[in-house]
Amino acid sequence: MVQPATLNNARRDFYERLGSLSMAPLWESLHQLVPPQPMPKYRPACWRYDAVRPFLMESGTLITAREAVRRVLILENPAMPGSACITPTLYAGLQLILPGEVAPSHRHTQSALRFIVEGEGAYTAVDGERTIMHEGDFVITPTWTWHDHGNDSSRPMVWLDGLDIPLVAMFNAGFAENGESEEQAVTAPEGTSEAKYASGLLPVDWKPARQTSPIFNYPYARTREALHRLTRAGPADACHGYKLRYVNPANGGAPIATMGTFMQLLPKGFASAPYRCTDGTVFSVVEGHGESRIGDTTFRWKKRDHFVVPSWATAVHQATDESVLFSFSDRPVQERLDLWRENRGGR
Ligand code: GTQ
Repeated sequence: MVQPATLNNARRDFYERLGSLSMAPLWESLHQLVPPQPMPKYRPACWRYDAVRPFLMESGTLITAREAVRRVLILENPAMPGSACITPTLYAGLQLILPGEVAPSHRHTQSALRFIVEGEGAYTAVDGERTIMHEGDFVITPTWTWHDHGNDSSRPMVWLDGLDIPLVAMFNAGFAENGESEEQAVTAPEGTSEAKYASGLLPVDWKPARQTSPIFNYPYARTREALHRLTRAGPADACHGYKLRYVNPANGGAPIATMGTFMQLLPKGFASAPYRCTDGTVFSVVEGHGESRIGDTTFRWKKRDHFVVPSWATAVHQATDESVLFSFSDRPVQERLDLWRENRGGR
């Protein structure tokens, strides 16, 4: 038998020569490549709106929405500097649009969601129809649809952008183009898609042409009412409180094929059972205040704060007041690939 020291040298020499062929020995990295359980290389993080808002408003003095195209401050995971990722598959940012401004029309293969954080009265136009947005509304701009944003109100408007940018980058499947005019032509009266697709009815001969939802604004007023009624109907789930997922009425799936979106109500004083799942999740606090323990990190949060829970990190949420949390993740992708797992109890 070769002596260990000699063997180590021989191996090192072998790896070096092997490297020149662009090859590597699997046995040196097998456990990292196929770990016994998820080992995320990113971490929990929290962005407090009190700290973030002054920077957003300052950005409004430094660049116009027109020049910026999208005036957004990216929420980047502190463990992934320079990546523009909040999780390895998701992008998040806070977009500011000031009164009178327009964010010009473009389209891209990346899908986007908007979750309205502050202000009301600005619009997003998607495929020829505008929707006026209010705090707590969830608005989608599906893959490859023209979209522009404008603010005809008298106050700044801020929303959370969630996009599948890193996922699309992984596939090298990104395309984008600018519109010919700054604002797309309006071809349908406001409320058309709501009337057609969001009333528990669908146009009789309509066949969905794509996976994304034909509804592009899921207004908070309705979501909030649904959550409120749930609290009257039965006990809270031990892990989630009262939690609903947004749905595409045409197929029962997520409104956007690549991103799942959720809204949950935690009753006053509620403390969740520990929970973990494989979809790293971004949260936006809509109402209330409380705290979350994520692994061994604890964040206190209140209305308009944002935080991220990594894959397989155990989370425990506590609500000081009745609280409402919006969240999004890549869960629909994992489910399609038979990868998604959860662990109630969190151990
Ligand atoms: O509104 O189209 O935050 O294209 C990042 C990329 C927003 C948008 C972002 C985008 C958009």
